[in-house]
Amino acid sequence: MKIQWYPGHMTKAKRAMQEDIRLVDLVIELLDARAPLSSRNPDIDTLASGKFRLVLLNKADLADEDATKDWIEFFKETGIRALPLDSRNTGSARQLKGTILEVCKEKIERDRRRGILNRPIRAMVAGIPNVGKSTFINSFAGRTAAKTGNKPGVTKGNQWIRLDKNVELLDTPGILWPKFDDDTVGTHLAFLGSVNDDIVDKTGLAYELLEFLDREYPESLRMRYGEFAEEEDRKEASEEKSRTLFLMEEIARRRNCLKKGGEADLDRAALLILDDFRSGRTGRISLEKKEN
Ligand SMILES: Nc1nc2c(ncn2[C@@H]2O[C@H](COP(=O)(O)OP(=O)(O)OP(=O)(O)O)[C@@H](O)[C@H]2O)c(=O)[nH]1
Ligand SMILES: [Mg+2]
Repeated sequence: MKIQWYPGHMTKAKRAMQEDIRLVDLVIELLDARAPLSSRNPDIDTLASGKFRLVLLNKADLADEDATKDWIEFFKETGIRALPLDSRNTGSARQLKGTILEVCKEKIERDRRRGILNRPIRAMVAGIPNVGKSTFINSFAGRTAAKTGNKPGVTKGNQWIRLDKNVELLDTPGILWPKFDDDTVGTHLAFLGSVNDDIVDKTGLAYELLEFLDREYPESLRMRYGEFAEEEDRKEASEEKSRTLFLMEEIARRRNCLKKGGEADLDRAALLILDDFRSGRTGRISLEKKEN
């Protein structure tokens, strides 16, 4: 599936980030723990060069724990400090303050040598749409300072949020980039809900997700939707239908997504499958695993 989403507001947002980057010491890049490679925006990497860096694998509560551990190792090998996070958990977000000060230790010491005291660390929080930037900032601040929402494109412009005398955070709008290297990047971003759903064929998207889940997480599918017929039994009943289509129709029937004549409503089932995955109801799933 070919997916690309780079509306004009992202070009504008990127420009505003390029403007504000001179004001910050540190770039906190949020990646989606379920797909750390696809959710890594190469433009943010370029933007952040020369700054202190911290990578947060957010929504770690929705990802496969073992896969996340491997990804943390992966970033360590590249010399970037990375930590898993569930941004909705206020306690874990707040614990990061120590990490932020530690990552910027050199700057704090440099300031001190120059007699500059109490200058706050300024951090830009950047990442793809819907990855949880504003949620992270709110948890960290302990108050609703930034608007959040369960869809991409909620934050419209840069906004400074002062935490205390030590740290100030800059919330930024989620941005993607003009051209994805390969089709799986776009597909993974769409699975995660980081692409505007209105521009994708959601039924085709759910079909691809189901195909992936059936291959990599069959147990999670069974836990969520019940047992499915063995491949051999099914083949006898309907030779020509693909297994994924069979699964999709079954899920539609079991969840009462039916058209008037009783036929499976695949479009409605698709929404349900995507929503179950995005909200973690299908279980903890990682779309990308580190190659060993
Ligand atoms: N399960 C889970 N959900 C999260 C986490 N962080 C954020 N969310 C949810 O993800 C959705 C998007 O959160 P936002 O904070 O608005 O995301 P954003 O990155 O600011 O999005 P834009 O402003 O659109 O770029 C919301 O429904 C949050 O509740 C997390 O760590 N775990
Ligand atoms: Mg936001």
